[in-house]
Amino acid sequence: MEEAKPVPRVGVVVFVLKGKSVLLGRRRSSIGASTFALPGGHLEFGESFEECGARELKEETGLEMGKAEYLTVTNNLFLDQPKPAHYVTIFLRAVLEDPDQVAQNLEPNKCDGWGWYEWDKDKLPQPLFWPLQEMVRSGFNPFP
Ligand code: 8DG
Ligand code: MG
Ligand code: MG
Repeated sequence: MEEAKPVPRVGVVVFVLKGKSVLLGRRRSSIGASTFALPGGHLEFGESFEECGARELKEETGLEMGKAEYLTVTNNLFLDQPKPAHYVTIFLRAVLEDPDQVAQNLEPNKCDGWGWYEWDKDKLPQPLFWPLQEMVRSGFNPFP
């Protein structure tokens, strides 16, 4: 049988803000393997962006998302991959429900671990996942 024609998918990712820092994890997934990226994943049928962000954050880190806001959207092509992909990625920012809650690595097959990194182009870990690197390069700031 012929492979289904690929279609764009919707990603929802969250800048979780704490003090001057954001939460990043080193990816193990095929797209962007070993680069630092935000928590997030695929929008499921019937979900709001906030519901998706909160669910992915909880699944990946155990953290409870507090107040969240929409930030921006980007169109990201990953066409040079073994399995080409196209994501429309929604970026939210959020604080934690409990700022003292500790992030756990609940999907160790997809991530090496989570850490807090100061949002400063010279202090962020390298390499960043390229959509995030592009945002840093353009001067994007997720803080209010
Ligand atoms: P799921 O099965 O849990 O729904 O998916 P996932 O395994 O958690 O998906 P993901 O790859 O983490 O996120 C979906 C897509 O969102 C990802 O393949 C590309 C896009 N995306 C960006 N920027 C970022 C980012 O900073 N972090 C994450 N996690 N995904 C991002 O464009
Ligand atoms: Mg996920
Ligand atoms: Mg994910």
